[in-house]
Order: sequence, then structure tokens, then C-alpha cells
Amino acid sequence: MRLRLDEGRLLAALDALAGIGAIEGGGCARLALSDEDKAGRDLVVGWMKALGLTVQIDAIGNVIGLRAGREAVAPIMTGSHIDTVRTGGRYDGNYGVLAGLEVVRALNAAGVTTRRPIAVAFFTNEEGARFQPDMMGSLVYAGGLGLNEAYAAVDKDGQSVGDELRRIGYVGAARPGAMQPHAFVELHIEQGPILDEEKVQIGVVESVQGISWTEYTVTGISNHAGTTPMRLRRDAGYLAASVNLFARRLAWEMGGNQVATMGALALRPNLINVVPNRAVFAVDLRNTDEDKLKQAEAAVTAHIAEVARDERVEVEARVLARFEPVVFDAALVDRVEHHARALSLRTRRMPSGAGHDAQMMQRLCPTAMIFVPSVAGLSHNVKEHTEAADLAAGAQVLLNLMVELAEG
Ligand code: HGY
Ligand code: MN
Ligand code: MN
Repeated sequence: MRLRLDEGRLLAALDALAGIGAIEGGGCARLALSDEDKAGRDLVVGWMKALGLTVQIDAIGNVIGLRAGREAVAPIMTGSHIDTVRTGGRYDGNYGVLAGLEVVRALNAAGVTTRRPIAVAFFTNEEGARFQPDMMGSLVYAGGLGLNEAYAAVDKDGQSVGDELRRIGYVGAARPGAMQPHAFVELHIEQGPILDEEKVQIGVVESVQGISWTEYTVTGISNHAGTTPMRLRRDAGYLAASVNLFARRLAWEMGGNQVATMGALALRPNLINVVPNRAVFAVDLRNTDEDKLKQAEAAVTAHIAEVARDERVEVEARVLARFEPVVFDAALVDRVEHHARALSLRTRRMPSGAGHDAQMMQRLCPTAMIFVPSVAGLSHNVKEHTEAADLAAGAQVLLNLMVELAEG
């Protein structure tokens, strides 16, 4: 059965969704559970219904569009997320959800009913930019986080997931995870430079690297920048800066896949002539190897203790997210490679540097991911871009794989 999806419709849908929360430079800002996220959700739910899907919303706000199969058995599910970081591009997450809808449209157009039902999902708060941990909705779906614990997560302004989910009207009746898929496939942009540099069209994703997010709150003594001798300072900002330098040097020295980022830092009082008495910052450490990730965490912890002692400041640590590396189902990964090569697409096997909902779904069922190139490896940046031909190729691989799985 040779089904072809409509590339033009996919591009038009991506443009329409990118118009919600659009920001300067062509990107999107739809932080989880914001008004913009609600507007994006409402638009995609409308498209699901227009495609004849039965829409199910669960208690953490995950949305699943279900297309009936010839048999009432576990569905083949695809999906991703439509929340974005504040400086997001238009493809991260959105592409996988909208390509899933194009799979449905192609089946509808061909009048095909597959043996297994087909489900297209978007999960709540994949990004973790506003509420932590990231991949929150799929983690709850996979049973890795309690619903009430998720509801209790708060953002910088003290708004909770529970309150915000209620405010936007997406506390659904379904129990998260009630629909257990037979298999899950996520199509996503690589968000890194490998496929683009190697001119490879399809990434056959074998695993997702481990993620460690920790927030540190440092308390020192604010003092006059001019009159306070260096020997008397208890400078919270100095510790934060020292950790940034240490973590970066550590990642270079460890090499391999080790990466380290201090993406969030707030000083108080944040004034040019006052030694800061408070610093709140987050450290993001990742590695494909769990032991190496643990080593990196231990080294950062030891460095912080040493500087805190010398600078005589107090430090409190709070783990925001901690996920071990996840290996996808080998047989399903092989099928991704098979379908990409059947379309004469160049492929390469690789780990995912970014976290994805698929890493949670692997806890429930055989799961795999399909990557398409990100131009210059840019992502979480308004200039995030993937060429139309690559978007279409990835979606065609998804379509062919989903049909095989749904007829299998
Ligand atoms: O942080 C991540 O890897 C994902 O974008 N949430
Ligand atoms: Mn994503
Ligand atoms: Mn992302």
C-alpha cells in the first residue's frame, strides 16, 4: 500500500501553529499552560476533530486523538509536544504532532482502516522551561510521576501546574496512561548539528542521553561594592560564576558526550554597586553514559562545597529533573532504518542529545524515534529550521512505519 502524505498541508499546518505565540524572528513562545499554549492546544484539538479522531484529554492535560482500527486492540501511537521554550522555534515538538495528523489525513484520503487503531498525541509540558521536570505529561502517563506531585509543581511566580491546567480548561477526565499503546514512534528534529554536517537525511535514534537538572540557591551577605575589602566578602554571585566556569571546563575535560549548561541565573539585589547576597541558578548536565553523568554531578557538587566553604556562603540544592539514559527497542529502531532506506534516504544511527516524550513511552511499550536535520544544529532558538524536503521525508518514513505497525 503506497500512501503519500501531502507535504503542502504539513507545511501549512506548521505555519498556522507557529502563528500562535509567534515572536520576533519567526519563532514561537508557548510556555506550558500559558494562554498561548491553550490557544495552540485548541487549534490542534480542532484539527484532530476535523480529521474524525476521537479526542481524549487526561488529568494532566495530555491530548490523544484516536482513529479506530478494524480491531479494538492497543493502538500504534505517535506524537510529541506543542509547548515551547520562550525562545522556541516552530518545529521542536510541533513537527512530530502535525506529521502524525498528516498520517491520519493520508489514511483518510485513501479510505484505509488499519487493523490496529492509530493514535496521535501531544503531551503536557515536555519542555520543562516553566515547570519542572521536563517531559512532565509523558512521565505522568508512563507512571513515573504522581498526578498530585505534578499538579504541585510551581513556576517562578508561584503558579502551580494544577491551577494553570484548570485555568486553561485542560484537566481531562481520562486517567493518564489508560490507553496503553502497542508501540510508540516519535518524529522530531535533531536539534543538533550531526545530520546537517554529515548531509544525512534521517537519524535512526537508538537512545536518549541522561539528564540532570539541579537548582542551587546561594545565600551570602550583600555589602557595598566600594567599601567592602575582598577578604570580607561573602559573594553569592561569585559562587555562581565559579560553578559556571568549573562545569564548562569539566565538560571539555570529560569529552565524549558530556555537556554542561548554566542557562538560568538570577542575582539579588542585582545592582551594580552591591555585592549580591543571593544567587539562584540551575545546572543542566547530560551524558549518554550514566556512570559518567554521576561523575560529573559529583564533581560539580564537590566544587560547590569547596567554594561555599571558602566564600562562607550557604548553598541549598534542589533536583529539578533526573533521568537515566534510555535505550529504544532495537527491533523498532531497525524498522525505522529499514523504512528510511526503502525511500533511498541516507541514514545514521545516533543518540538523542535532547530529552523527548519517547524516552518516557519506552517504559510502556516498544518505542523509537525518527530524526530529521536541523540547519546548523540550531534549536531552542527562533532561527531553528529544517528544509521542507527533509520535513516531508521524515513524515513519509513515519507514515510507512506506522502503517506497517498498524497492519502487523
Ligand atoms: O531539555 C530538553 O532536552 C527538552 O527540550 N525538554
Ligand atoms: Mn522537543
Ligand atoms: Mn525542546
